[in-house]
Amino acid sequence: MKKLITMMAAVAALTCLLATATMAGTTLTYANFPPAKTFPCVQMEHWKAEVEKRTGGAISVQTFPGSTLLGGKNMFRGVQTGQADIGCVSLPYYPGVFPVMSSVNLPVSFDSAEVASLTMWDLFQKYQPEEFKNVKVLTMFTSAPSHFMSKVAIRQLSDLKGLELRGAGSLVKVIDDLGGVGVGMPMPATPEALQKGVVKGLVSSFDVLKDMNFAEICRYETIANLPVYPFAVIMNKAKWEALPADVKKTLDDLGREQAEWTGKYLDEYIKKSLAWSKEKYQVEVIELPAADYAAMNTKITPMIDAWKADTAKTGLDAETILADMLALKAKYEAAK
Ligand code: DTR
Repeated sequence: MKKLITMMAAVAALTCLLATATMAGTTLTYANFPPAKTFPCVQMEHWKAEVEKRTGGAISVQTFPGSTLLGGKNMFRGVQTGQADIGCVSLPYYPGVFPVMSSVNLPVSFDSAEVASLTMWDLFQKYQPEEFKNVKVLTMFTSAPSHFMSKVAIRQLSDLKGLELRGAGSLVKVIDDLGGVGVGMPMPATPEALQKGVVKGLVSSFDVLKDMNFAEICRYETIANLPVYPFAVIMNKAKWEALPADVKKTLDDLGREQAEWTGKYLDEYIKKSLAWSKEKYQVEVIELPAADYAAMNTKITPMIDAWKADTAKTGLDAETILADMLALKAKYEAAK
């Protein structure tokens, strides 16, 4: 009898333990490279909250902003090898690796992060590029259009001559083509480069004036309407395969919605960041002469042909990819 009671107690204890384990569910780690305040991390926290709510707690997400788990340049491989379950990848930090999606980084005059993010998502769905075959893509989004933020005023195109500016991906070449000196580096390395004078400014979207406090050091903001930067949120393939079907569906359903949310959030945030920078640091927002904008376009559009030639060499139908991308852009612009 005593033995039976002990056995029953053991079974009860085990059941209890199992129930707790199931209730606690699965925890997924999510790595991000820039500081917590920046928009790639804001979208990460939004995604975490949505996933935890929609899966009723079956999935919890542990976030690691600020390169605490993986940095900008080892993100893709780190997720592929399972150092993190999920990671946010800035595609321009991997030149030549993502030919299809890098079309979104071309100088085609996107004027909103929402339009660019939805364009990117649809383009990905259509082409399912080879280079993402070993991971699961959860969502994609872009930064807003890029502008000059600098320590010295850029009032005309000729002010760029010999000026070292930080960029990444296509933006490094854009800076060079415009007469400046493009210096490629990930966002987290930029504050130190600015401080040390290695670069005199940067080319990115205006959210970083506030979130990276660049308004303090870069008091001149020149409107340039340069390319957006594309991002992909990827998940380790084995971890994805191990998820229950209903969780997979929840995450899949969230992909496009998250792209749209992030784009909208950033488009609104840009206005706040600029207003804050004017108020706190009296930054000057500069428009170039109209003739300079035309000259700028003439100088940077050959880059599109260069992308076509490079992409065609990899065996892809670059012409059609570009046409599809532009058609999606036009569709989402018309819907706005
Ligand atoms: N400038 C691009 C994209 C970007 C825009 N805002 C942020 C904030 C944090 C990291 C990156 C970005 C880039 O440097 O990747």
